[in-house]
Amino acid sequence: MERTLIIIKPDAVQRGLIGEIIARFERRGLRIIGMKFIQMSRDLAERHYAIHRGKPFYESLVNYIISGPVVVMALEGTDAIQAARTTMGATKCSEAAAGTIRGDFGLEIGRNLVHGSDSVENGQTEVALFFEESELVGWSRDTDRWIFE
Ligand code: DAT
Ligand code: MG
Repeated sequence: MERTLIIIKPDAVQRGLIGEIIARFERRGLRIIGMKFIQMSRDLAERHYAIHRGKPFYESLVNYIISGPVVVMALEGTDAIQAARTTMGATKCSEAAAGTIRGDFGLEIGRNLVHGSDSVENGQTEVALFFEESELVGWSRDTDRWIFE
């Protein structure tokens, strides 16, 4: 089963959208296996966004993600990576489809509310960067058999 790391970014936290965003992933059927409310350090942010180092938006991206507290979640499910990204919508909010998180709540690429892993490998790496194995909960949900084939 795939794992994805979701971050509810500082703009979404400040705007009171934590519950709204969690609800969308929860209703989608993804199973929460880890969740915490943190203030990211610059060091952690730089490690998380290492792949973007050197790009013109890198500095503002790091400053944005550490500008206030965030919620980090590890989610598990069938095709979790693709499913979560479809629920999030396109990176540039103004181009994101209505019905997606970014399409319903955002306008700007640099205030795009949510992060989600982009590959199976990055899902594993990113979950491991933010969670100790002991912080992840392996559980079977009573509704799993109605959600997973
Ligand atoms: P995503 O968050 O959809 O996976 P990404 O991994 O390509 O997008 O980029 C990470 C973040 O960096 C993205 O959420 C917003 C910011 N970003 C990406 N491309 C940008 C650009 N051209 N200008 C400004 N910010 C950008
Ligand atoms: Mg990305």
